[in-house]
Amino acid sequence: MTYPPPATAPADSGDELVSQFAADVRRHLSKQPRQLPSRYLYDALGSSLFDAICELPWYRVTRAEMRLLVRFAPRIWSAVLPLDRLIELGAGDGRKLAAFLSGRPTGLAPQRVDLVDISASALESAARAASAVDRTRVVQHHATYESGLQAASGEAPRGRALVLFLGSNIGNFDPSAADALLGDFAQSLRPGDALLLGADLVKPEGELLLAYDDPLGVTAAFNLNLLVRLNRELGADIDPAGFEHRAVWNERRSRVEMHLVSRREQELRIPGAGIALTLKAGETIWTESSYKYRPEQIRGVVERAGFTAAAQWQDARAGFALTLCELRRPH
Ligand code: AVI
Repeated sequence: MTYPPPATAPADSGDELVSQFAADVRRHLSKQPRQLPSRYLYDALGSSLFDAICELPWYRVTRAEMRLLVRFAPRIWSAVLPLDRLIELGAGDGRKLAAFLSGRPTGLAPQRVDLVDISASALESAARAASAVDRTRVVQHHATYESGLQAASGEAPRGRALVLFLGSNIGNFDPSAADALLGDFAQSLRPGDALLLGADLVKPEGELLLAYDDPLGVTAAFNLNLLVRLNRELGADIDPAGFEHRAVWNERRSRVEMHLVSRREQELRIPGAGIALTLKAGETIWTESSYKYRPEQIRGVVERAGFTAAAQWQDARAGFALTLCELRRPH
């Protein structure tokens, strides 16, 4: 099955966005198995809960990536300088950007930093991190990855761009959607442009399950909050206590799945989406897939999109990889 990509919808609320949410809820909850797109996990509370997840000892993606960025930033900079444009897709809170920027050689900086995010508040934080660089223009794109990158890459002739696509956000795309997304990036970029991709690696099941079903229940709250959002934005009256968070490692597909499991038979009425459905006891709503890669699979996915994997650094402690890629010339 194809799983809808995260972070491809604008984040602001508004009539159009609520009706997109309603249409997606109607469509995905009517599927078997029932689903909800993971991008809707990130309302204001969901985004705060995700920030809290990144601080948990069991969720090591963020810290592993930070360690790699701090350690290898000088090598990455020396491979890509001179750089016209640094573009971050899914800018987040700007901490990784700040770490990466501070590893650059003294006195050298990109002409422009372009930040792309669907969250206006994330853009503001990342812009503050980038504004520490003298004589660099900071441009914000409140947009999806694809349209933001297109705008950031620009029409006019320019020097090399480096795109940062970090945080294992690629993991929330199923394999065909990941191929399509990276193919889209390649279309917006020019030969010689670079991509730095952060991806979480396959690791023992026990570690993965603790990361996605933590003992403090923060990930459970992150998942259950989607029901609270259905209540608030679509007039539903769902009791979150009627559901249980479940994380499953699907080894065959190499993904951790998050589900909301109905504790009893219950009717869900979601007036804003124009649907009512009966869930059986134990029936699940699938809310997220987080694909885990083997290092050679990362090279495969970038190569298929037209990039060459020039270098890869791994954090063996947490099982995470940063891959530096360059867009090839078409034959
Ligand atoms: C944003 N994304 C890469 C996270 C992940 O690991 O798939 C979202 C997340 N879901 C549960 N914990 C974290």
